[in-house]
Amino acid sequence: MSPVPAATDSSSRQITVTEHLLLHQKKSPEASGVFTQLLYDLILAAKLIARSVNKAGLLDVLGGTGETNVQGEHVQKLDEFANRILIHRMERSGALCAMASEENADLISIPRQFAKGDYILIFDPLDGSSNIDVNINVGTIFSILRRISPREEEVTLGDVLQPGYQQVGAGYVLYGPSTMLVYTTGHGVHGFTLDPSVGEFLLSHAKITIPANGNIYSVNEGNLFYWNEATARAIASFKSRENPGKKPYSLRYVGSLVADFHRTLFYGGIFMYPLDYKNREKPRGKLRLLCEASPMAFLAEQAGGAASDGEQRILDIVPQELHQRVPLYVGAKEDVDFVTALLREG
Ligand code: AHM
Ligand code: MG
Repeated sequence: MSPVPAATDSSSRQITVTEHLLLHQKKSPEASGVFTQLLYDLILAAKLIARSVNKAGLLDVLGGTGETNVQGEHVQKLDEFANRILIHRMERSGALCAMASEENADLISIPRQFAKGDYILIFDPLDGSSNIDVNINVGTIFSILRRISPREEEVTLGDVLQPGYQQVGAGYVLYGPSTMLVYTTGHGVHGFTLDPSVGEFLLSHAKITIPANGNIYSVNEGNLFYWNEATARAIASFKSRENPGKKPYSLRYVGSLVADFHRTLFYGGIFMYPLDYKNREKPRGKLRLLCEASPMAFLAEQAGGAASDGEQRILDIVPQELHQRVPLYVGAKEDVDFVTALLREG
């Protein structure tokens, strides 16, 4: 197994995420102060969420609210809190014309009293919510798009239903043993670790690349009964020598996409959430295209990896609806290409 790349040298560790953003602003097509401000506000929201997640056991924020969200799932208190923080902070940023959240059925508009920009922020405020109550890693995932309709017009769903390759930024914040921000604006993937003593994210992992020889597969194998034969065969190959590593892979599965993806980014291998037939008439993946699969796919490709839905590149999928779900195979390119080829054979 490849070791986690060492944190960069002590001088670069002193670079804050804000400085990094400003340094890279010139290189980016999104070279405007507005985009940097957007990310800056997002980071502030993430720090506020991190503060609550870190104190979760002490505050009255554990357990459910007793409500269900638009996906019909039980809403945890911290999910709701993270969603509120993000909406409250980001509607004031002046950079956005709309938002979409995993927790909200419809597009979130920017109230009239606030300045508007050309960007659209899509987020999963607290992913992996079933892990919250047992102190296991959760995360915030985000994707940034630029509106396509003229600025004078109302933002429509069409502005949000863009294929992933049109993202101008994406990333996640992992609330783990330490809080990490990992993001891309299309110029590589960079990781920052929150130093709680100064309250800043400091550059800890510049230019992250997914190792090619990971030997880890990550999937909820309890769903085997609901998979089709091709999927079951493709996944079984990782337990044999019939795979890119030519030896049985280790299984790791947290059940928090951010945590499972983060490990895959550093250790290589593959994370999968396949199509399942729990509903025989409507087989589907579980993960949401816009707020989960697409941002992770952008990060994976920027780190030299790949992401597929089993048939095509995730970033090429043209979304049909806001909360569309897709199967996801993401990680080292040769592992993803291997599974995709087996699934295509059927
Ligand atoms: P959530 O957004 O409601 O938390 O659900 C998404 C999570 C992902 O973090 C994770 O990869 C997946 O659901 C785990 O699902 P399962 O429990 O079916 O294995
Ligand atoms: Mg989620």
